[in-house]
Amino acid sequence: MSHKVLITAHIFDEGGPEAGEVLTDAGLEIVYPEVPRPWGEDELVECLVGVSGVVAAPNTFTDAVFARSPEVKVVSRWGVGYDTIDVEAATHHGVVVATTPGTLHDSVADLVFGLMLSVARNLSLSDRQVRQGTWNYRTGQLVWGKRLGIVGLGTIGKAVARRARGFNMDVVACDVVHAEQVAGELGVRYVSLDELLSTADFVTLHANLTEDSVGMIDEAALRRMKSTACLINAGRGALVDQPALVKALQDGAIAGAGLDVFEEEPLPKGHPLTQLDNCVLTPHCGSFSIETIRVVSRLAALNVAQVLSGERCPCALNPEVYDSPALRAPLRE
Ligand code: 8YV
Repeated sequence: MSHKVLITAHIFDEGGPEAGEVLTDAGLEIVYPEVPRPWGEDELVECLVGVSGVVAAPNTFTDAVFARSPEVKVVSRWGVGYDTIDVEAATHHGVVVATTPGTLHDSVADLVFGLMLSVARNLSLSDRQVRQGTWNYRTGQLVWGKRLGIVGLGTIGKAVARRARGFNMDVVACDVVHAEQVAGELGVRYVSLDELLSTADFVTLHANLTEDSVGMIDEAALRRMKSTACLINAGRGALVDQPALVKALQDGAIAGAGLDVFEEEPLPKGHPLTQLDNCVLTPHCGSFSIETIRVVSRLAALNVAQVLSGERCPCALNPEVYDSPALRAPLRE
């Protein structure tokens, strides 16, 4: 009997048939969720009945979900963020958790520049007005030559820094670890978060969402920013205290925001952010370029195929699971 692989990442098939073929060529059967969203724990567990592997959207995989879904052997995140997965619990239950590292930074970095330019020059507001017949000039500001502050100089942060050179930007960054050599090659200078916030014209967030970083851009942080500055967030919504951001945008404490991610997704209809002209909102689509979808889907599928064929998965976040007697998909020696 072939193993079933559940696809909850709705974008998986959009890059063409190749990613699905990685699974079917490995003798796996692709299935799609039949339970309507939104999914709490019970709904997700229901979707996982009879399922051995998952190509996963940011669904919440808790200890209880792993315990109640004993057939699941591998969860492969379509993407790089795994803040919705309890990896320690997965290891305890013998489940391999994998992501698709190094696949989506260019797509997200492109979107960051799109948001930055759009906020700086009021592009989406102008577009709405022109469509409504209003020919209204809005004064914007330059991106060229400005100071860019990158919070989190990981793979995506570095891709943003590379683009910033073409805009003659002065790039500063802060991070918990310093990669001085790479930063030097990219012309990036490490500064404290305080200095970054108080001097940057554009602040872009690329830190992982952890217990330490949740709400890091709070009211005090927003107050430290220049009143002419713009905040860009294509990382995780919960890095920002959203009510505080709404207030900062309403009061003019900062000039604008470009947001691809939110505390609650989808952003509820009529949310205060949707009433503000000085922010640009997109639906968590940073990695949704056709080239990137192809690469991410393929790697996400490969992770599942490897685990279910008894191979070691190089993208496993918890390789220690291979030494555990609880391992649900034994290695083929
Ligand atoms: C994904 C992301 O597109 O990789 C991530 O962590 O946030 C995005 O790039 C998103 O999670 C949809 O699956």
